[in-house]
Amino acid sequence: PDASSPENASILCPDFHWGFATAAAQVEGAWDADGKGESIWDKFSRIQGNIIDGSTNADATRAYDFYRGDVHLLKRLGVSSHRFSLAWSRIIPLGGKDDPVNEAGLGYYSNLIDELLHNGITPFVTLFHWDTPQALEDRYGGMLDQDRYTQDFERYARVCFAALGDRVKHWITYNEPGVYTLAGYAAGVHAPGRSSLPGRNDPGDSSTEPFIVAHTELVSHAHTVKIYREEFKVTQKGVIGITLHGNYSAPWDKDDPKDVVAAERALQFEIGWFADPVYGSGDYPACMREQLGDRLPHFTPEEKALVRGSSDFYGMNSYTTFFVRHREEPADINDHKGNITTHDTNKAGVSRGAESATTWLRSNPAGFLALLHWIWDRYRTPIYITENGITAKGEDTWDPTDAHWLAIPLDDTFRQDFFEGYIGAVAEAVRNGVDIRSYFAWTFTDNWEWAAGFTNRFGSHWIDFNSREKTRYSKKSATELGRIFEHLIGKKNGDGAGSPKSPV
Ligand code: GBH
Repeated sequence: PDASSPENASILCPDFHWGFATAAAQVEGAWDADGKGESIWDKFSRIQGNIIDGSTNADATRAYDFYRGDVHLLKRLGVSSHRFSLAWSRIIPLGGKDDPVNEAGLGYYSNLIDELLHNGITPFVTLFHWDTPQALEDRYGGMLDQDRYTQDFERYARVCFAALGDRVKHWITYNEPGVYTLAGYAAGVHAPGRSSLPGRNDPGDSSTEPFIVAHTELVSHAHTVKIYREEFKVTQKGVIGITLHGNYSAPWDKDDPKDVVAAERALQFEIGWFADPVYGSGDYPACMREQLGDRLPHFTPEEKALVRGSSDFYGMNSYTTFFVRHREEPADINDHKGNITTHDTNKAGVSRGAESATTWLRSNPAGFLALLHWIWDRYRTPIYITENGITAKGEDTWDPTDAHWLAIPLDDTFRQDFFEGYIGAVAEAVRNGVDIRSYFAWTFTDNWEWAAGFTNRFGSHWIDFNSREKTRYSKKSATELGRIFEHLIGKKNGDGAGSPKSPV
């Protein structure tokens, strides 16, 4: 049932967190303002051919300049919380453990956090959403050097906890470590653009590098969590974890046991790769080891002990569902998914969902519900949904200067239906006993969608990218989200004794 159906009234706790998620490199702009250093995305986006529309993220939505207005908008929408990421190279321009801290950069985030708190909005802060300082890439190849990188990341995290942890009680170390490594080191379509596939900027070895980088992410994540727990948690009393991306995989032929196993294997390759070490067995899934052999690094006993249990919650980003078929040939050197193929329709010809404006992304609420159960059954850890959202066909051609649209919000019915369906799945999972504590929609405003530049509008606010001020116009889904969560959480007035929103 849709989120707004009567049976979902008051299904969520009063302290459920809801709002929007953003990422520094996609919204801030001001790429070199006030002492900020270059990130790998700043550099990557300037190389001809990397970004579909030839844009860079130098300005993005100018959230760096307009954060006060954005927080004001968020407050008007009634969100309880807001998720955003810190740009490492804004805080430590050269990134390294002995490099100077840029107080102006830290000051920006401190002001943003104060502004949110002043307006009653709880900040959820991601330390890393893909924008590695370029200097670390130049010095030692970034995450390919596990030891040097980990020391630098630890120091960066320490600086953030010390300066912001008095006010931030929800920390996320990494956003989608799997996407960072596969897109950046296998396909080469994201920074730093390394790939053995023909035609990419920087050769690299995509048979091993993606797995090395993933290992670095896991180990440096775990070290960071240890630091938080040992040095900061006692006084700051927050929680810390990691956010993983995962699509749902359903068998192409549900009556073929090979396809059923293949769909499960796809989930393990995509999600279990990171989640098993952190929330499960403490090691990579057996099906990955079987196919990849020593291409997959081995955890030392110390690393295993450190990584296992290194997350207070399961941070979940999910968007879509694929049908998966068994394939006989094992993984080749450019294959990071194992022996499967993915499909848009199943054997019976059923589509994996309504098409958005983004090729990989189709709306499939039932798959989202199934994935919530898969994660809960396998890992039994409270789930924070940290990203979920969609693009819609046609929004690129909208003309906000039309008087009609100035009077009423832009009517993004496709996105409203998406939220009804997916948040309805959240309500259903909660009813079934899954412990879900947040829902962050991706995303607040249209933004700079990485290699897709400005061509993919995921926002609940439409942005006029041609205007100097990157003017924001509301889409109706923004206010609809507020209405949905009011229904799900229930009004807090009434008996006068409603539980106050917890500060954490
Ligand atoms: C999230 O990734 C990101 O966290 C966020 O920054 C981003 O803006 C948002 O989703 C929307 O994309 O081009 O066919 O090879 C979602 C996971 C993984 C989905 C990479 C797209 C590339 C598919 N993404 N994938 S394709």
